[in-house]
Amino acid sequence: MPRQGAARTGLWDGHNIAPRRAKRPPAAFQATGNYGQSFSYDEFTPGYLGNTALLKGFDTYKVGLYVDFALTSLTLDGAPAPGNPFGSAVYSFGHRNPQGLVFHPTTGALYSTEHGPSDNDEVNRIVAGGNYGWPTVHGTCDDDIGSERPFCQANDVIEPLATWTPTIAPSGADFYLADLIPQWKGSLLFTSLKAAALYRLTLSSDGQRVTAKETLLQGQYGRLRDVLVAPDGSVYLATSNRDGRGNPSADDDRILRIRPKP
Ligand SMILES: [Ca+2]
Ligand SMILES: [Ca+2]
Repeated sequence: MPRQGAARTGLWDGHNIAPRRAKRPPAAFQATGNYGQSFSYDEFTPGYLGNTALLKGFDTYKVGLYVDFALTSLTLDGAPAPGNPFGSAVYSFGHRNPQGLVFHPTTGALYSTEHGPSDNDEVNRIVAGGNYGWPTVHGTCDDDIGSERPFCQANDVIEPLATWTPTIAPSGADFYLADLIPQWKGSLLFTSLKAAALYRLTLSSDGQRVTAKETLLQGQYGRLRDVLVAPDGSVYLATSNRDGRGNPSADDDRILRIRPKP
């Protein structure tokens, strides 16, 4: 059970979370720089990947890792996952800079948050073998940065579910399927660095459209790196104010817990 792994890490100890670096993963799963820190494990595996601050559990063996505009899917020993669409490590391509990856806990659909260049940050629903447009297409196929439509039609480009211009620098993501905060149930939550907020997206029943957006906590805690929904339905956030781009307060960086007032 993934939750048992979470308990072993001590991450569910309320506000009493000691800052510490988790055990490093095998070399095959380490990443450097500002690209490719998003990971999805089949259990709560302690991991260290630069930007990724919180640990998530998913019902799959797949691991997402950004390499040369592609999301890769690997087994935990680093080999291409069985069933990959091209027989290689590549799972999908045309991504600029995915930062958050999350599998929907019941449907298994994979979603990403991605940084655009100076425009068109994206949330995508990832399909095996899909072309997500970069570098020819920014955001949707709307010709906003030049000619995009002919390329989209010729290459079956998959458009994002939502875009943000000016950019917000989206980061970690998680699904909220718990009962503790009923009005959030079914939402896709993700954090943002530049916009310093928690975003909540309501999705259509098939998970393929965004039907509502809500911006929460904007500017209250600075840059937010990651979000994690705990088994009890409370939500944890990781700040990122000491990464050289923030304005840290004395008690940064922090793990914040969101739950209804008793
Ligand atoms: Ca795209
Ligand atoms: Ca566009």
